[in-house]
This record gives sequence, structure tokens and C-alpha cells, in this order.
Amino acid sequence: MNIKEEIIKAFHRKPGEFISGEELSQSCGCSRTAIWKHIEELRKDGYEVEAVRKSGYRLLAAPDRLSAEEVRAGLGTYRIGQKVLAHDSVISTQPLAHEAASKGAPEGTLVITEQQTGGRGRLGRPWHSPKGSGIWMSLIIRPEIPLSKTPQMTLLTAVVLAKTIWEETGVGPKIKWPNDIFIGDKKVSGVLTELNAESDRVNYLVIGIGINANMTSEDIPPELSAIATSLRIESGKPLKRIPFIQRFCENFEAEYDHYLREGFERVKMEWEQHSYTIGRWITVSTIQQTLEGKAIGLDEEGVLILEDTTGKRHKVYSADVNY
Ligand code: BT5
Repeated sequence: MNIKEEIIKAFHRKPGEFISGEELSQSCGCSRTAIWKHIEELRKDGYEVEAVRKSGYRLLAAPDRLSAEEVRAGLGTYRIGQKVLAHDSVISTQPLAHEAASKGAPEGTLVITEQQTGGRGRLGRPWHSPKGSGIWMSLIIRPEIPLSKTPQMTLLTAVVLAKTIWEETGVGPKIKWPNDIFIGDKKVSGVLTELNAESDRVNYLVIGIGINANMTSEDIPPELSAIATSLRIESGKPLKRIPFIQRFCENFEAEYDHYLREGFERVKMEWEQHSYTIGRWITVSTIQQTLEGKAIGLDEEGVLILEDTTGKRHKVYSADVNY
């Protein structure tokens, strides 16, 4: 048992209340001296814990740090986010998640970090991931679906992100096909889905998620200032990252379980409801060609349907979309 994590869980069960050393030592299965030592360690980690003789310990403030203990304390899921690999600074969470997945990390494992020095988007594009002000994470899932359906996981993740942003900030985001979350006309979050498969069998997917949480306008570099925003800028309040990640995991698990049981239909409907793309005139560039037309909707597999000026409909599988 991880004693620090048990103590944090106990504090979360009784917010604002004193918990006696005796009660903590019983629920953690260790001596009161061991509890005292772990409380000292928590203080070193930035937790403010009040200790009062006869009353016990009370949590006054937790640090704004993405630790495995904090994410798991009070998390209402049975597998998404139940294993967390938390880092301070990494090049990118994607290769770390691939490595963990190839060594057998369970479905739902989350790799999170405070900072990425080489964060990336699709086609190797850079993803700006400054320290402390974002949520940079990679989720491992192992769905039993054919390869052709894996792009649906990006759409599912975008729906879950849009819902979570709405629930946690009250700001209404839109999804730009296939992987961008927009508020107004600026990007607040992006999804990068990577796949490991053999013939038609999916071994695992790594879903990379970048969310601009607490960046201020000054934190956004000039080359991104016209296209990027953050939840803090849009909602006018700092975001509590831990509750956000927990809500994301809970929403993801609910949506994903429903998808595995019932199929893509609900994701398609919700995606269309939150869509920035549908109804717009867009230009789509693939390696082979450039198409112009109106985005009509998704087909039942999640492929974007585009109608050109002659009324002809085209299926867009994977491409860059300009507006
Ligand atoms: C994406 O790519 O939007 C996917 C981003 C995924 C990032 C996560 S963070 C955790 C995990 N680890 C990683 O290394 N990556 C994943 P794409 O659609 O290709 O968009 C990339 C483009 O977005 C760049 O070319 C910039 O124009 C822009 N951009 C870069 N950083 C941004 C930011 N922080 N906010 C908004 N836009 C950004």
C-alpha cells in the first residue's frame, strides 16, 4: 500500500475536517509514527497540513502539482486513470506511453507531465507545452476493434474533451474535424492518436491530449497568439487541473464503455452537436488532391462527408482542413 496516497485519500474523504493520527494509522495499516513521517513528506511535496494535538491532522491546501496520488484520490473510475505515471519534465509523453504499453501497462494507464520539451502534434508538428500551465498527457487503451475503426477513438476523445471543458469551466467548446478543440476561433486543445497493431489486430492505442489550461496571453508565444487560447483566458478563472483530469477520466470511461457495448452512433451524434466544422465551407488537402466544399456531417463510421459545388459527395478520411 502507498501510505502517502492513502493519507491523501483520507483527506479527500473528509474535506476540511481533522482526522486523528489513530484513524489514519488504522486506515493505512501502519504506526502513528509512520503517519507522522509521511505527513512530513507530504509537507515537503507542498501540502499544507495542520497538526493539532488531540484533534489530529487537517489538509489546508494541496499543491497544484500533477501527481499520481492526487489524480487517483477520489477518482470515480475502475480503469481509466487508475494507473498514473507522473513526470516533471519529459520530451514527450507519447513515447513514454508507447514504452509502457509495449511492456504491458494496463488499459487506462495515463502518462502525465508538467512540461514537454519536445511535445508534438500530427505529422511531427511541434506542440508548445510550457511548465505547469497545461495538461499534457497520453492515455493507453486496448480496444478490440478493427484497424479501420481506430480514427473513431480520436472523435470519441474530442467529444469527451468538449464535455469535460463545458462541465468544468462553463465555456462551450467546438470540435474542429478531426482533432482540434476550439473556443471561439482559437485552439485550446489537440488530440494525437497513435496506434500499435499487427495485421488487423490493434495491440494498443496511445491517445495524446494537450490542453492549454492556465496559460495567460503572455504565456502564449507570438507565433501562436492568433490561433491559440487557454481555458483560463476563456473562462476568466484559473483551472483546477486535478479535478479536470479526474472528470476527463470519468467521462472517457463512460463514453468508451458505451462505445464498446453499443457502437459509434452516440459518439457521432455528440460529435455533430459540438462540431465547429459541419455546415462550413472548407478546403481539404490530402496527399493526392485538394477538395473544396461544404462539410455535411459524419457517416456512420465517422468519415467526414464533403459536398462540392456540383452536389457530388466526397468522403474525407484523414486530411488537413482549412476554413
Ligand atoms: C495536435 O496536432 O493538435 C495534437 C496535439 C497533441 C499534444 C499532446 S500533449 C501530450 C501528448 N504528447 C505529445 O508530444 N503530444 C501529445 P496538430 O493538429 O498537428 O496541431 C499542431 C499545431 O497546433 C502546430 O503546428 C501549431 O500551429 C499549433 N500549436 C502548437 N502548440 C499549440 C498549443 N499549445 N496550443 C494551440 N495550438 C498549438
